Order: sequence, then structure tokens, then C-alpha cells
Amino acid sequence: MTISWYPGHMRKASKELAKIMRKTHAVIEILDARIPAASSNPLLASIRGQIPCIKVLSKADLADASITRAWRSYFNAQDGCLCLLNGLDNKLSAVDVISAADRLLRHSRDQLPAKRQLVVVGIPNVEKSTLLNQIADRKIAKTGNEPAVTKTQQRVRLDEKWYLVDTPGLLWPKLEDQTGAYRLACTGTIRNTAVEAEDVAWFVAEWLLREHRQALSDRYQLHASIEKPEQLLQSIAESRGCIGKGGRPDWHKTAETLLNDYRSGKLGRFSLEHPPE
Ligand SMILES: Nc1nc2c(ncn2[C@@H]2O[C@H](COP(=O)(O)OP(=O)(O)OP(=O)(O)O)[C@@H](O)[C@H]2O)c(=O)[nH]1
Ligand SMILES: [Mg+2]
Repeated sequence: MTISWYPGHMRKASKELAKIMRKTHAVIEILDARIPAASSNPLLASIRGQIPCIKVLSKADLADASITRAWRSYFNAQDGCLCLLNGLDNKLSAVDVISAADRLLRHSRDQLPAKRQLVVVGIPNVEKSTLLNQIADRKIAKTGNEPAVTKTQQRVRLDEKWYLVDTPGLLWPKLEDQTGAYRLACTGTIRNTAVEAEDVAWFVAEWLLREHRQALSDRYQLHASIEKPEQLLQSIAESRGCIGKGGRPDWHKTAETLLNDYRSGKLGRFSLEHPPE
């Protein structure tokens, strides 16, 4: 199945984002630490243009720590860019974000107005609103473990100089790279009505069997003979009681079980992407 998801509210949100860029001094682009390449939205790159960017690798608690460090070095080597990590075990504060923005803008300090604006952008469900609440230190924006929770921009004052704007999660009109699209789907970025859970679980099963066989064996007590995705899914259906009418496996429930285990980190901390050499 070809994955594609660009609902009308995203088209509208991208226009609204372009409008506030003129008054924006730095952008905070949130990337999923497990898939920093697939979660880099080309539409956001073009809307941002040359505005300095803090890249935040989010949900770092779910990604491989050493691969995430390599990604941080990769982004820190880019012009006009500074990379920070955020996760349950390493929460960014307003001080971290403001001092990163000040460092990024140190050469143009004299031309900056008294009131400055940071805008949080990124794909859906990547923790933009969570970060806004976290650094404002109060619950302002609605958050939720599903894509497209935020539908409108929301602005909050951080200190006497800095304002922060939360924005709706954005994808782009055509997901040309379907491997990237499947990575987005398996981390929970694409609304579940726009994908088949069984297809996404198959993608995850193939990848885990190839790269993280031991983690699968530990969680599902796999028999050594299991090599193929269909065998893995059959085994999960049996061991987790995902059985439907007539005693046959309920493939949808089986798929959701595997996806939930992966997304919640129960299988381990795994990154799907390495930085380019
Ligand atoms: N593992 C992990 N999950 C997190 C973390 N922060 C947030 N989450 C999860 O990410 C979900 C989505 O967070 P939101 O902040 O609503 O995401 P968003 O980017 O604002 O999403 P949209 O508004 O839909 O674009 C939350 O419900 C949490 O389940 C984190 O540091 N680690
Ligand atoms: Mg949000």
C-alpha cells in the first residue's frame, strides 16, 4: 500500500506558518530521534529558508543513545544549526532553549528587536506541544499520543525577550520515499485511518527480524526456526492470544500488539536511521 497523508488542515497550517516566518528569529524543528532523516520535512525546510534552526531530537529515550549522539554531531556541523536532545530522561528547559537561540543569533545580536520569536515546527506527533508545555512549565497546549492533535498556532511568552509559538504537525503533499513513509507510520506519525496496521507491522517485523532478533526472542520467546515476518506475526498472535473467530489469528490485533510494543519502547531503544557518512 502506498502511504500518503496530507489533509486540508495541513495545507492551511503550512500557509499560516509561512506568514509568521517573517517575524520569526529562530525555528525549533523537532525531529524524531529514531528517524531524523524520515522526519525531516522538506516543506518545512523551504518555509524556514535561512532562518537559524535549533534541531531537537525528540523521544530520545526510545532511540539508540550512541546513534542519537552521532546525529547530534551531524546536525551541529551544519551552518546555522544547533542540535539538542529531548526525552523522558533528558528534558529540555526554557534556559536550554533560550541559550541555544542566543548562541545561534550571537552574530546578529545588535540587529535583533527587543521582542523575539521562536517557532516550534515538525511532523505530527513528534512532541511539539509537549515541548511547549515543558519549557513554559505549565499546561498550555493540548497533547496526545496520536497525530494531528494541534490544529491552530499557540503563542506563549517565555521571558522578557522571547516568545514561543506551537504549530500544527505538518507532512508534505507527496511522500516520494515510501521507505521513509513506512518509518513515519511505524513511529506513529500517520493517522491510523490512512495506513493499514497490518502493512506497517509487516515492515516493522521484517526490520526487527533483520536487525534486532534477540529483542524479539526475549519479548515473545520465539522459536529459533522463525525467520520470516509471517512466522513472527503468527507466533505473536498465538503467544498474545490475538485469536479471532473460528480460532484463526486476528491479524489486525496482532499488528497493533507489535506496533504498540515497538512504539512504547517495550522491545528496546532502536533507531531506524544512521547519519550519512
Ligand atoms: N517516549 C516519549 N514520548 C513522548 C515524549 N514526549 C512526548 N511523548 C509522547 O508524544 C505524544 C505526542 O506529543 P504531542 O506533544 O502532542 O505531539 P505534537 O508534535 O504536538 O503532535 P501534533 O499536535 O499532533 O502535531 C505524547 O502524547 C506522548 O505520548 C518523550 O520525551 N518520550
Ligand atoms: Mg501538538
